[in-house]
Amino acid sequence: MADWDLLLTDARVATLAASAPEYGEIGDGAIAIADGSIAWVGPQKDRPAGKSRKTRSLGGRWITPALIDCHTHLVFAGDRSQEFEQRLNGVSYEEIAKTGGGILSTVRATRAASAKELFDTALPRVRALAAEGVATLEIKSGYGLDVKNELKMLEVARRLGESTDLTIRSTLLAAHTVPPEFDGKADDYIDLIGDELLPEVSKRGLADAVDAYCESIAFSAPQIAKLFRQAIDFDLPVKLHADQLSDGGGAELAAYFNALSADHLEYTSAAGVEAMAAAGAVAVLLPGAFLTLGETRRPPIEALRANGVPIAVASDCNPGTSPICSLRNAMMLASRLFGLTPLECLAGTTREAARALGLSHDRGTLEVGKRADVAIWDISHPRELAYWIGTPQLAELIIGGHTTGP
Ligand code: DI6
Ligand code: FE
Repeated sequence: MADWDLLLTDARVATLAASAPEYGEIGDGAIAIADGSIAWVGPQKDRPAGKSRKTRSLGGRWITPALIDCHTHLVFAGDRSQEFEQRLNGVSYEEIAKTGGGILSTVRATRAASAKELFDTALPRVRALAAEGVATLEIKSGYGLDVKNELKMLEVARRLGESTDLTIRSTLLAAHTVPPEFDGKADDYIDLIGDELLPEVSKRGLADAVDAYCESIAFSAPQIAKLFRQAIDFDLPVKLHADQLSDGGGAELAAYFNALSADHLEYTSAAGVEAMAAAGAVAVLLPGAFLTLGETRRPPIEALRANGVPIAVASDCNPGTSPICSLRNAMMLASRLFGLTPLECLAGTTREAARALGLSHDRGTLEVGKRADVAIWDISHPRELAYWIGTPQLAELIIGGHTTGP
């Protein structure tokens, strides 16, 4: 009987293990996979005796944990290129939102689309991410903004997970903005989410977390606090779009509720960073939105580092503020625009992204016992992953121990 299902030899391994320095590099490495998990990883010369059903030499190629995109809105209908042109002509994101455009324009298109249409347009986006090494990704609702259409979005996200080899985590973002039916009655809408939508989502197991948009054009901290209390009663972890366009105390709010992550953070204060550090919340940085909106104020990177806040990087793929369906591009932008090191970018799309999804026990590094989600690359050093734009370098993506298709 074989001990392992697959043995990869002659690999340069970047384990990204938190206990190892830098990339966790193993120069002449091997990795043994059994039952979809990593059974052994280390230098070839130390490999224990064992039989493998299949053995493959990687010819010195680099392997890393498969990538994880921990913040996307990739289920949506329509596009907002017209608003992009308006913004190029000086109209602000907030002004567009206040006149019925912005998120609400995607809500109109998404409500009008069938579940099949949403699935068919989202699938190529999932495939595009997989083609660059992503094996786990998160998808938020938030373009339905009523019970029926939020459920429709979450069902599509679940079906994308069932129809592909990827792990897809879904997040209820019904508190994305106030829907037109509740104009001027944001509190009533928050009540609808808590009283009707959340119980149904929980009963049907349609979401893995609850998110909200804390911003003057969306919801206030007290409104979100009310929703978060209810989410926690349903055993759903929370996360927050925080301090993107102004300091709304979002980081502090997220920390107070032990959020998995607080995302964006351009305007987060020193106190907000300290609160996140104390709560162990991950800072998810979204340079695609920063680029697309022409923002100039960067997230407080130095303070995040100094306080030991884990930093993740995500695509934020959405039609309004981050029309970027590429995690690799987000990595490059995070280093160029925010000054993250290439190592921080790779850790931010593997180990720390897993943590932002509450999955660090199971993936994000190449360590014994973790899921065998492995990316094999045609590169000469992992820093290249935060360097090239639009350059295909993935040789192979292994998910749960199995090679995935093209
Ligand atoms: N993520 C979001 O949810 C909002 N901004 C961001 O970066 C708005 C998305 C949208 O405009 O559709
Ligand atoms: Fe977002």
